[in-house]
Amino acid sequence: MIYVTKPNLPPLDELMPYLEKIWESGIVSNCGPFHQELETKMCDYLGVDHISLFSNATIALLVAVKALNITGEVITTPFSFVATAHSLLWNNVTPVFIDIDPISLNMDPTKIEAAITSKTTGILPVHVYGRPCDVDEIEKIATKNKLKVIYDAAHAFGVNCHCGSILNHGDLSVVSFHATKVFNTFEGGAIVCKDSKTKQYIDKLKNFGFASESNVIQVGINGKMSEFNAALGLVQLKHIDDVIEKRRFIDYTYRNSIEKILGISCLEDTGEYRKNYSYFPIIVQADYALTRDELYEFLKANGIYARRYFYPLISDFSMYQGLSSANRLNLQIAAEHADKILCLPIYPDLTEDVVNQICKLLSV
Ligand code: T4K
Repeated sequence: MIYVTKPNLPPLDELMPYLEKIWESGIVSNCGPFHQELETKMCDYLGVDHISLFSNATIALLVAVKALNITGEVITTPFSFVATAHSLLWNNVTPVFIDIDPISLNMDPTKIEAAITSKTTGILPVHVYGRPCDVDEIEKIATKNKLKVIYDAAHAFGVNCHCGSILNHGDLSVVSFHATKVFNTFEGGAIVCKDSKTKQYIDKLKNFGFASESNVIQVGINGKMSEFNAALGLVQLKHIDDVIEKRRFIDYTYRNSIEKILGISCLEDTGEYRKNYSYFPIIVQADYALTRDELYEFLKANGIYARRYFYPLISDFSMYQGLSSANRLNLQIAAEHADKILCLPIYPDLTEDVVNQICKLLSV
């Protein structure tokens, strides 16, 4: 069986010295030395000023919303993983879904202003598949309307746009280091922020809200990354450029074959940016021999487990359907894409041979 992804594992011999240090010191959690070292090295690698590591990106999103004191309503995209909207509901904030742009598949900035009400306090866009949102336009609208912006950058590790790391945009960005991501610590995530005061506040929030040994100042949570996960991250970071290069080659191989297949297309580029090749989505058009779901089943029957990210839309889940913004008429481009996108397997160990076999299956 070939899955949509396979976690990239760090070489065990490189990991062992880190584990020995953990065993010797007995420091296994609570922002120990590896946690601190990974924060520093990751800032250097990504080109950002401050990072706070988390046990996963979902908790990081919850804390990001809390840290900015966001209330009322937040404008977001339905074309994402459910953690995006859940982070709002967990904070008693109502998600307001708007449609996506047909090229980038990210929130369509031209739809934001019409969704603003007196209760709106923020915008939560997603750099879906690591494809940059229109950050300049979103910033203009946010500034004009005095709204906070949190980017769900779960897919965007290492993505650079016209002015450096995409993670430098918005008030905060949240990255995921889950096993299925380009850079993984098995489970993990981070909040990127721009100043040390915000970083210190976020660090307190992820540690139950403790301000000192004897005082708690906020309803915090336990979101700390363990020393084991940080050690994994330190080893993974040494190999990340090689991992991205292997993904680039797989992306290139797919594109070369797929452009010759009638009825299937790859996503168009949205301009010049450094990619991380985190997913390989294809669009199954109406003139293809099979529907998207028939193709999904056909690949599965042949041992290829592709995924329909992001189907259903978040707004189509039963618990979200009651929101007035969840109406599909409001979200036609998102709905159309949720019904015709399929993400093909992509991970560093995937061989060129298997990619060619998958393309052959697509050519039926
Ligand atoms: N925001 C966005 C936009 C996100 O996409 C996500 C997560 C988040 C926020 C929250 O981030 P975290 O809290 O997770 O850090 C997966 C991931 O669990 C999830 O992290 C990810 N997005 C989402 C898009 O995909 P599933 O349900 O597709 O995962 P699963 O377990 O089916 O894994 C996919 C394939 O990967 C499997 O078929 C086999 C392979 N796999 C997976 C795991 C976990 C392995 O080979 N080994 C493994 O250990 O959600």
